[in-house]
Amino acid sequence: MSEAAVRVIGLWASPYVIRVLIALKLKGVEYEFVEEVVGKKSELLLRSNPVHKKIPVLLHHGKPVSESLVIVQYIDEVWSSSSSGGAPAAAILPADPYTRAVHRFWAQYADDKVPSAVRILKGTDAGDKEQAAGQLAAALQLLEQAFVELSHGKRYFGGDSVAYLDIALVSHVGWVKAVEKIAGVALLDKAKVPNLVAWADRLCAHPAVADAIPDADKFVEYSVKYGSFSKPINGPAK
Ligand SMILES: N[C@@H](CCC(=O)N[C@@H](CS)C(=O)NCC(=O)O)C(=O)O
Repeated sequence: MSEAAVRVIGLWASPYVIRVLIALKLKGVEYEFVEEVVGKKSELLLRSNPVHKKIPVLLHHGKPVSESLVIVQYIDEVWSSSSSGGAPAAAILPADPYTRAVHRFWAQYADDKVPSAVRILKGTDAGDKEQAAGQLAAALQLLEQAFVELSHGKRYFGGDSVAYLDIALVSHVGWVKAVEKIAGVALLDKAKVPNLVAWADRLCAHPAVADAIPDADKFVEYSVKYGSFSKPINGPAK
């Protein structure tokens, strides 16, 4: 059997993998998901991403592309509106260079702030849970303001369409919701970040996103199975 033209090496629970799947879905690109085994790195992964040895890796006609945000940009360039034979796929990166830079800035910011706090809150990394929750809440507050500025009163960071920052940020939502349950903290709190909460609900229901981000409980189960599941800071885990 011949290999699929597009393959993604990953695990469903990785936010970095999730964003690649969303980008492919938005572009209508068929792909094969090559699932890694938790705790083991396949030969294919080690060969495809010898520098970082991390998922995701996109294999396009066998050629590897690593680093999730690089992959999303690659997908946007390869399956651009002009290149697709059928209905034109909307661009992921904003057309305006300044807006594009702002999206990249906040995507990087989210990757710097969210996963490190999530790892502490779910007990994978050592650290002060109260402090991590505070830092994550502060980051979400800034992202709330960024949403108000970038969305111009529309549905997404990209305005009417799902764009780069939407994809980069929504990929963290499953774990943020999971650590709310694991650590007993409110993060996506309607009282504090109302626009972000509405945006997350809207985007998680989007057809290109819904399948890629399972229910928070599934992330909690994953954490129980594979990570250290430590004591909640605000009472028992729900
Ligand atoms: N900056 C990378 C991060 C990827 C990453 O950290 N992937 C994790 C899974 S969520 C991984 O492969 N971890 C295995 C390891 O650190 O060895 C990206 O955006 O792709």
